[in-house]
Amino acid sequence: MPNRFSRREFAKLAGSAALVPAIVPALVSAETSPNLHPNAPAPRHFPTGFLWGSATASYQVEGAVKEDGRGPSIWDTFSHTPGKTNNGDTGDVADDHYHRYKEDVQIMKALGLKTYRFSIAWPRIFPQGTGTPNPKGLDFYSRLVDELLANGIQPYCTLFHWDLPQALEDKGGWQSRDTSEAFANYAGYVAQHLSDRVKHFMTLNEMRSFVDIGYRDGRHAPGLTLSPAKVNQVRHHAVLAHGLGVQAIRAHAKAGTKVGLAENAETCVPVIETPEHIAAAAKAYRETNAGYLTAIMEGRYTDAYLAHAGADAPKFTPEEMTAIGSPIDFVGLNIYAPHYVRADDSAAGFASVPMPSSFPHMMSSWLNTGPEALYWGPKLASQLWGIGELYITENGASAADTLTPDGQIYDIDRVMYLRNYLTQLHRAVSEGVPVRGYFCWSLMDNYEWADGYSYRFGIHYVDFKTQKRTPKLSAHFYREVISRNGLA
Ligand code: PNW
Repeated sequence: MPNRFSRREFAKLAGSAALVPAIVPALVSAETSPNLHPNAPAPRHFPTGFLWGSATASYQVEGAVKEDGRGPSIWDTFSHTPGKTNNGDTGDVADDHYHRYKEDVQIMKALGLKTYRFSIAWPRIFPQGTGTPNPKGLDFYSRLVDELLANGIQPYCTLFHWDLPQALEDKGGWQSRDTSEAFANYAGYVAQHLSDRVKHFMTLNEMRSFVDIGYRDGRHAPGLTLSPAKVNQVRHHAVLAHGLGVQAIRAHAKAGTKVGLAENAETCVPVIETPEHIAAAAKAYRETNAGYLTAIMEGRYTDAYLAHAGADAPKFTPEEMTAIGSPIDFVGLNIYAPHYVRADDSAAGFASVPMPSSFPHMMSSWLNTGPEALYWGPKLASQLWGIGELYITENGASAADTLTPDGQIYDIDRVMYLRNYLTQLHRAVSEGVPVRGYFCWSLMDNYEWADGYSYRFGIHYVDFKTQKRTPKLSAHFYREVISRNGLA
């Protein structure tokens, strides 16, 4: 790219020749590496073939909740219950992606996405959760997959992103072991029919979120505030569903299909990077995820987890723990906020560091911005369990996006967030941590669960009245990252 000004022209413009020699080299390098990471000491390229992606989830984008035989999910019930969501927002229409998926695939193509992570609505496939499948439900995803492949985008498919069929909730939902079995049946069915074209399946999305927020805190569907013993049993049924799901997918999918999950493991980050705090963060990573990712990676609950639960510990059999520990091909981590940890003299060896109230966060109050989460998350997971294939299945931020009179959205806070987080991801990858891809959450603004439509996570702005999609500055930034395969 030619420099816009010669030194002499710049000197004239600046009015002082003496200042120019010091300034110009910085200007030139900024111009040849526009904005991506102006102070980077060296090009920050990712390995060839790194999979740049973006993610969405069925209930958050599809709409068309009563179409083509879809049964109701717990999110239909919950969002239609007065007082449960911001402004009473529901996913009835959302991004109308069910009807606009072809347009949305073109948006992905314009970004240069290599891969797209979407989820399947279980109640479209089995409107009652079990029983007779609904062919029209599967047909939608089959058409979506064809459209992605025709545009050179690899589909990564999540089987459960929280929209549990209401019919199953009516029979106890995740409090019942039958739901784990029903999930496996559903997962096997989908894998059988899509694995000719979908090569990567994720069982459950963020067990920690849907169990803790939905069944303990009551802020997400189904809105329950169960006792600790019951929550522990729900948690056990979630990891069991994952394990039985892995087995069912292996039994029904074409050879070569890869299976994993997308978990928001608590991302423990050493408060400062000294050996003692790093060791504490590794211990904390294993223990704070003991009910979820650790159980899956190790096929057992840690002693500390069971001791802490005491009489409230989940009931389980050795066979179930074997199923939970079924070998998987990859681990997906959804990484947003850091959990800072320090070394401590206690038996556990670590302690959480409380967040100062001045700590910077994005629009969602829980979304503290700690870019090192994208370094320590994959690094600790791969060190603890020797994982050979990792993905960042979600990372992104909510922001107070506003349309300016020129019709643009200058979300410089989201750009800064992404640049800083990706710089830390690059640090991990360049040390050899086997992260193979990154999925930005989210492709477009969508239904942010109980927070409704006013919390925007998209890199495309959606006008929910007209359904018009507009790329934000962050989309332009991300497109540039993808085309350079890096940050400089
Ligand atoms: C994830 N928290 O949810 C989900 O996988 C997405 O569906 C969601 O839209 C995205 O992250 C942004 O929120 C989370 O309170 C919800 O810590 C809440 C939390 C974390 C993740």
